[in-house]
Amino acid sequence: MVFLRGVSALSRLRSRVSQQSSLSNSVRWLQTQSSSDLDLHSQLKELVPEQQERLKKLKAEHGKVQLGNIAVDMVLGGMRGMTGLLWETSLLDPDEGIRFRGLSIPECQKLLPAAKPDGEPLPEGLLWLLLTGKVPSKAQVDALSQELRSRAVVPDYVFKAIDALPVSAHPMTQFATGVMALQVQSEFQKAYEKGIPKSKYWEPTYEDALSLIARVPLVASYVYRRIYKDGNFIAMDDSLDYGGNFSHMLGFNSPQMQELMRLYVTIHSDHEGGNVSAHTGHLVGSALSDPYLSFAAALNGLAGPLHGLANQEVLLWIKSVVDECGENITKEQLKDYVWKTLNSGKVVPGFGHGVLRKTDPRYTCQREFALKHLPDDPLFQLVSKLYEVVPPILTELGKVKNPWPNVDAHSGVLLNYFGLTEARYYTVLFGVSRSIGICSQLIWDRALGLPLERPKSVTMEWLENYCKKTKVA
Ligand code: NMX
Ligand code: MLT
Repeated sequence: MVFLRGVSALSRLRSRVSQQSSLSNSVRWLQTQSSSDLDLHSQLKELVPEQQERLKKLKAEHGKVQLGNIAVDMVLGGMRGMTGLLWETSLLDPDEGIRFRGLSIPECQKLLPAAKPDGEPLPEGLLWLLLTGKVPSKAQVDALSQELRSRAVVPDYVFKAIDALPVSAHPMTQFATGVMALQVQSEFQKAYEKGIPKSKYWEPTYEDALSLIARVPLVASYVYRRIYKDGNFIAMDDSLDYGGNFSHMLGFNSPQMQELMRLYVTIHSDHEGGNVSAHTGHLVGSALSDPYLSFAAALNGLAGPLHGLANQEVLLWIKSVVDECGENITKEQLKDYVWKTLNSGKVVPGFGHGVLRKTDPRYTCQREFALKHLPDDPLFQLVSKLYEVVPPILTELGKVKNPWPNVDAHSGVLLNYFGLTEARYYTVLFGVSRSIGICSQLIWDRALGLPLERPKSVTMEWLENYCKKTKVA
């Protein structure tokens, strides 16, 4: 059924996609099936040599083509607008938002297999899409769900490493500690120590990546139950998919929360390569650090308030609005509160972006989910008011490049509605999801033989002298 649903949506999309030559190379519309078609590893094995050739040709034929000039502003301004990374799994358009292997979020919602008719996409389907560039069938997704379940085994010392921390430690600290402890089982590290040739690096990277993706929900839910539920842990349910199981292990079994988790994990997974967590994972991986080391580093970047921690900050900020002004706050009161935040030197969390210049489509799809499932929730209504109130104020500031909401402006109120009220935990959910994007690209980094990342840096003195010379010349 889902396969047919996919195909009819597919044909509607095809005509449009065929007009976008940039997409036709990256998305493969393949739906045939044999037994090896159900195995993700076999699929990748076929793709790797083809993509290696593609990269070789690109280098040989176009290696010297200029991609633009680097201005001093870019060096001083966090490399904004500087194209400097290869990232195959997704691409961000400033106005349209993210495309996963060429597919927008609404297209993924239509095309990727779901747990129920017209349901949200299964994150396993997205993983398949990111890794292969192909829209998987339901049978392929089910096989991958099964594989992830079979890899979802966490040694006891991982939980002991977490237990060594005070229960008051931030959930992201506990989560990253657990991921570091998982590293003990790295297949890549073992293979490297044995002298595996470079051409085979991607295979143990694949093993680590899939195991890591499978295991992080267990570590994350352990952290949640340890901190908030007196260590009353819940075992995995073998009948559930990745997102459904994660929700279940956290302690939320309503079908709506399971759907939310599927959507949440899908949309937070990947946001091209330059964001702090993805870039960190890629950078650390370029030193041939294994996926566990690379992903743990990425998590530490995600834990910063300008990046992933913003989802925590948003809900805490919304709750502070309610504490001070009540749930039925007027737009005038809300404006005053936003100005108060800005005048105290803080940012308005959940608004703005380093690349996006319009409302984040990840915000929009969460808004649609809220309109369907919790239209009358007071906090959702507050978020809707913020959508009207905040952008004109940020525009008035005169320096904010993007006044529109990002993904984090919305996620907290949805989770809060379904009972996951502990805002300090929210970035861990983002982290679980991001394992899918970062690990997928790490496999391709090793398959394509990408080199050590090592950009050139300069001092202020160097820049001053260079600029003086350029002016004279
Ligand atoms: N509230 C107040 N000031 C802001 C905001 C905001 N939401 N967004 C940008 N600005 C300020 C920014 O601090 C900077 O000020 P200054 O020159 O005094 O340092 C100025 O506007 C220009 O910044 P931009 O070039 O627009 O943004 P930039 O690319 O540097 O930063 C963010 C992007 C996302 C860090 C920034 O918009 C921000 O701090 N937003 C709030 C935090 C947030 O929601 N982060 C989550 C991003 C998504 N994610 O999940 O990672
Ligand atoms: C992300 O999802 O990583 C954020 O939106 C930040 C970014 O893309 O820079």
